[in-house]
Amino acid sequence: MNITDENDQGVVFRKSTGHYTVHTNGHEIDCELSSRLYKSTHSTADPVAIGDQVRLLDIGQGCGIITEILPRRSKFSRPLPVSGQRVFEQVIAANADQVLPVFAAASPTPKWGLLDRYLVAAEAAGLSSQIVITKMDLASENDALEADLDIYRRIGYPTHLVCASTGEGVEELKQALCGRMSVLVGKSGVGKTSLMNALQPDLGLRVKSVSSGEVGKGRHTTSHLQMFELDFGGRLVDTPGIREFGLWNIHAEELASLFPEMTRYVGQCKFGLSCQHDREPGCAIRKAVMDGHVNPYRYQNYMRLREEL
Ligand SMILES: Nc1nc2c(ncn2[C@@H]2O[C@H](COP(=O)(O)OP(=O)(O)OP(=O)(O)O)[C@@H](O)[C@H]2O)c(=O)[nH]1
Ligand SMILES: [Mg+2]
Ligand SMILES: [Zn+2]
Repeated sequence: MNITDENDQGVVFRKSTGHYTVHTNGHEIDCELSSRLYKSTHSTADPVAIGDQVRLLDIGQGCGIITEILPRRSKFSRPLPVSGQRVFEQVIAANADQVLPVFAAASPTPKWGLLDRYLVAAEAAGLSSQIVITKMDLASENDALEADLDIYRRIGYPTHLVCASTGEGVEELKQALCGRMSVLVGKSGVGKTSLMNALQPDLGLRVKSVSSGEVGKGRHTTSHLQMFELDFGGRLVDTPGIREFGLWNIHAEELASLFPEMTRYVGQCKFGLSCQHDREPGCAIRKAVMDGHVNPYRYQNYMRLREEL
């Protein structure tokens, strides 16, 4: 064994079962976990996440061993359902700055309940969100799109309208990504990988063929979480389409404060912080819905999510 430097540090860009691609000192190393780290794996599906800053032993020939995970600035997680077992935490990305929920203008038709899940998870992780609408060449198939997006614009979430086929909106999106680490999330087939290729053509990532007719059916083209270095500055994580996006470690009592437009009413109800904002008299959030300050669909989604927690 030719151990060069015990104190090498790097960043995890890619992983597949048991193997982690770490970028360190300008090159890539294929790493495994030290046995100590491996044994510490009880509460998480995988102790190492994309974006993790790690310490490693370079054992030569492009191989290494991850010995330590350095403290995370942020983590974006979801519960990983494992049948018949307890639920594990899956850290989708560590040290990210922002989440980009991606929806297609049409094909598949957007389901905003899923958007609210992503937004709540990002708020809980302390990350900002930028909503991305792809396939704008199909926007004429969705009459409700602009009105729906206005709900989110009014709350303060930035929205980006893009098209991978025409290049519409791509330059503007680059500015929102520049210098930050961002995570693309969205159902299979919405066009996440196509968008990455439009942002940086030399990535040449594989996307579903238009003729396959499987868009939105849950067949995944991207099978790995992977992070890319953007040549205009910044890092971007592509994720496989996630069919179910549950909320990890969020308490029912804090849910309303993760809806930015509801935050100011939290604590203002007659029953104070114990109000569930359901049927209690003197509920400030229900009054805000009545008065038009909180959108009724967002409130409905709040109630749905609350029942899960
Ligand atoms: N009309 C149109 N089709 C697009 C656009 N962007 C992507 N598509 C098509 O949408 C399909 C899915 O694209 P992908 O980029 O593979 O979608 P994805 O979100 O990465 O899917 P997964 O990897 O399975 O999660 C492909 O057939 C693309 O050609 C677009 O801007 N306009
Ligand atoms: Mg993909
Ligand atoms: Zn209330």
